[in-house]
Amino acid sequence: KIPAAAHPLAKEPMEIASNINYHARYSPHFSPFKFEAEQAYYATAESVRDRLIQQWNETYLHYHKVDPKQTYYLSMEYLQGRALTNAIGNLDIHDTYANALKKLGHELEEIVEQEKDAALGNGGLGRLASCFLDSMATLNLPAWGYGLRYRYGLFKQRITKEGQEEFAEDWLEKFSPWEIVRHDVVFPVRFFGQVEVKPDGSRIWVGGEVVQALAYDVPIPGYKTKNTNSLRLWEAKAGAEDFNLFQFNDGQYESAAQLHSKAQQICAVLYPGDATESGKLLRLKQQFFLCSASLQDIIFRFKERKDGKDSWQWSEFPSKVAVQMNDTHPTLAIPELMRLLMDEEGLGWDEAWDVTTRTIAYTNHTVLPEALEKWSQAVMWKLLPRHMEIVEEIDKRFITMIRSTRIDLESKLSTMCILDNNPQKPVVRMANLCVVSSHTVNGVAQLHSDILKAELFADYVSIWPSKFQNKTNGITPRRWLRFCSPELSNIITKWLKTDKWVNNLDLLTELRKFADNADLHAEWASAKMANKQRLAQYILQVTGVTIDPNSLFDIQVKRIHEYKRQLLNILGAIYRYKKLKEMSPEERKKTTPRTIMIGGKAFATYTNAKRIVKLVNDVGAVVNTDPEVNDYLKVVFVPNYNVSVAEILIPGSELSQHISTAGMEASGTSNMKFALNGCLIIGTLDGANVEIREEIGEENFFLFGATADEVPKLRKEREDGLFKPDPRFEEAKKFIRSGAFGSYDYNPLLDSLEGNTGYGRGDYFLVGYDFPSYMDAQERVDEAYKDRKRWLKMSILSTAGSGKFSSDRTIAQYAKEIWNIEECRVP
Ligand code: 26R
Repeated sequence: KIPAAAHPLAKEPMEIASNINYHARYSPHFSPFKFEAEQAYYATAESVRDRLIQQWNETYLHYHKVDPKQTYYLSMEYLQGRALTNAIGNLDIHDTYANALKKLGHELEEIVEQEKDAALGNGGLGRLASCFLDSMATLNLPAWGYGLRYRYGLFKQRITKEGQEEFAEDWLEKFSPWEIVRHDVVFPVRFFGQVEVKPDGSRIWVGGEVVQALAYDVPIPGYKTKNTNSLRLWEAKAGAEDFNLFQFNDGQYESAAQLHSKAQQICAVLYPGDATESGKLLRLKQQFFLCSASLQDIIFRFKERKDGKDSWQWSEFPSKVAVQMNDTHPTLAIPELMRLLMDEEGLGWDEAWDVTTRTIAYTNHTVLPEALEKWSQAVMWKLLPRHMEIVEEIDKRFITMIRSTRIDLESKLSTMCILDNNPQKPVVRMANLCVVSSHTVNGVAQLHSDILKAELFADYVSIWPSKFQNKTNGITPRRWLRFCSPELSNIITKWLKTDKWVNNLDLLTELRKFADNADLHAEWASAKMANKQRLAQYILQVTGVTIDPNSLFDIQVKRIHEYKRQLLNILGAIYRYKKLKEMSPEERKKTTPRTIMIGGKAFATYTNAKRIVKLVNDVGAVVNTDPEVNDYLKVVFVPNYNVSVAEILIPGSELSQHISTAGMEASGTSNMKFALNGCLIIGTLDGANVEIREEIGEENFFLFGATADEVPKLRKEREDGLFKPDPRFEEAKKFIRSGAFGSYDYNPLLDSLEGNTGYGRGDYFLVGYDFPSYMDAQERVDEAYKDRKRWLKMSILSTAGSGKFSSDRTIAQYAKEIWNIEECRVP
């Protein structure tokens, strides 16, 4: 009955329904006459996209006209998750689309489930990039993201008897309605080859292989604003001229298409394994591909906007362009910008260096030594000979500068310089290159930034004290509260008498006034319960385990890593289980029932992380089927943790664990999401926990564990055999070794917690040291949960104190203090 008609900007549900019909019929992706949930999703997404395209084009034209300074965020990772709910919410058209879909026989809430997650990232750093894009658009900032269009994103995790197994996640299986290929935006990217010297002495990079970078744009709508920015993802392509028709006709099919298959490898997967030399080379290729394509595009746009202006100079470039490197992964942007300016645009070294260093800034996201990138000089010379010349020159000039101005640093030079010429394995230290070449270097939480200045980058601080900044991370309140928990959002809006908190999160402090209000308590509790029930439903569906929504929902979800100490969590759970077993039925009834949920992916080759996944699953299998205790304790491994799963888990959480060894988690961002959703935190004084605790009040935070400055001393004591383990810790480990959770050999994992075995690293992460104070904190949690009023008050105060952790605040600080860019609102 509903006609198919193109109404791209329709307001009435009926017109929208007919626009959805139009897409189902005339932009078909399926056989005709079928309009089930899947077809409805694609047609709805395309209908929403029509509006985005309108705003997007207006935004581009407006920026072009005003020509403001613009930021370009370079990141190898984006964890975008699903886009439909976010787009509809940001465009403020939820109700009309829900109505339109009803007319077509569908529920919006079911349709959105059809979308696959775009998981083009690993964890915190990738999700941060996606939150930043949301805030940049919401704040009307001229700012684009650049990344790679991986054919396969982060693997899909399945749990079998063996533990974690990885499968390719085919997010593009059908197609993504959110990307638009720009057939006119193509840049050549060269690899290998050699440097030639021209008669005038200038140098030029020639030969080797050239692949084309083709742009795919994803629209990034701001919340309740017209500004719609771009995430530009590059795909690698070979051209028709690279296809050897002669060889193909001669039956040599593989070699005929060799260049095509080489080009395809570049964007095939996120983070290809780098255990082999060819794996390392491929990762370096990916990084350079992102940097080269993005910088060529940035320079092209700079010139495009100068077009028609009578005269301009390269020295103006840094007043029009800010480039932010998301960790060291896009470091090659430095020598690539130098090369483009010198070899392609004809600038001299000094001028090119001045432009480059005033343009580029670097964010550090980790102090873990194994995550600090070091590329083999040999591989770099082979793949990027001209860039290595430039890096050598940067290093040479840096050393000269130190020797002529800071002779006191001579002894530090061997660790401060960029090239590590150790004859065993000469490498380029990417972080050093970033620090030397960036105008600003920042950490991602106050503690982390302090550690960078005191340790990793201490020697540079004495040369450039004002180069170093802190920008405490943040999260977007749209995805992480407004859209993932409409129940709680509506209550907040009702009590604050405005929904302005959604893009002015500091307004949440007003909730403090009602922290003891019985009516708010009742509403708060019922929203939490609804979210817990939805979560319980989900857990049943994906694991077959029934969990009790009246138990305390205790969640730890993040990448599995020894420093994040999921092992501490599960050892605590094991101890709890053992004590419950030893209790009488009457005693058990007095305990606080808990559901412990742990989720996260282990890197495919990280053996101990995979053992932890297996242990959590094995413990769950025993505990959850033990009729004596399973009314009081469940242990669930949540499979395939990703953005969409987080959107179900976080709103339904009551306690979350952020328990890394102090000094090791740069910031953490899920801690902010949980706190914003009224979830209490048990945690160490690490990363952003410190600031969260400050904001919400120490009485609302379950603190335990050593502090960052105690850690070195404690490690030393441990090494010297001075550590006396708590009997509870010994008991938990012994229980696993006894085979209580099956016959799998957990000894190597448990031995990593000992100070004196061949396997172990002497409990480097101090699980044993922190165990007693962790268990004490857990007892305080159990007590607090028994007092419903007290718990609800703490929960409300967590939300009320989370305003600081909006990525709008973070991005406003980057804009003002690093990028020097301003709002450019589309009228
Ligand atoms: C190059 C390779 C070895 C590599 C290492 C580490 C690739 C990717 C990573 C991911 C790291 C850098 C990461 O995700 N760091 C996280 O960044 C978050 C956002 O700032 C922080 O909240 C979190 O604490 C930090 O671990």
